[in-house]
Amino acid sequence: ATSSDEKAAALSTTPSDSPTIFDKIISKEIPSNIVYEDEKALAFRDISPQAPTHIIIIPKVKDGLTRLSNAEERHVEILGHLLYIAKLVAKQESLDNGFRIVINDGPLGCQSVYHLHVHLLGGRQMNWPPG
Ligand code: D5M
Repeated sequence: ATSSDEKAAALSTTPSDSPTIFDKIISKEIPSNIVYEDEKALAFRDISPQAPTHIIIIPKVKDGLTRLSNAEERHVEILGHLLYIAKLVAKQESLDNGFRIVINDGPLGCQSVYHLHVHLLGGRQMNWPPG
């Protein structure tokens, strides 16, 4: 998929608290390439990688955390956990010279799946500003 496809997907998605494709990945109803799992979080390879390493890290229990802008005080622990898992997976993927963490929020942030997730991207030179 091209970045314009990603943008089209994001802009055609209505922000909501409905179940998403990530629930089916968590329940293993649909296959995914899981690279890390513990009791609270799951990390799997993005189906449309934007870098040689592109991994999605999600909380197993959404608990209203559709997007970062909906975060509440009770989510502080899981938010920290997701970032720590990103660091562990970066190490596991040998991203020793650096990597990029992204959380897309809402239509303007190009979010297409309303189950909060952290993108871990690496294996190539990243650019700034991002697109
Ligand atoms: O990112 C949502 C990301 O989720 C996007 O990069 C594609 C990825 N995605 C969507 N469906 C799947 C499946 N089935 N497996 C793996 N990855 C998937 P956003 O930040 O919402 O744009």
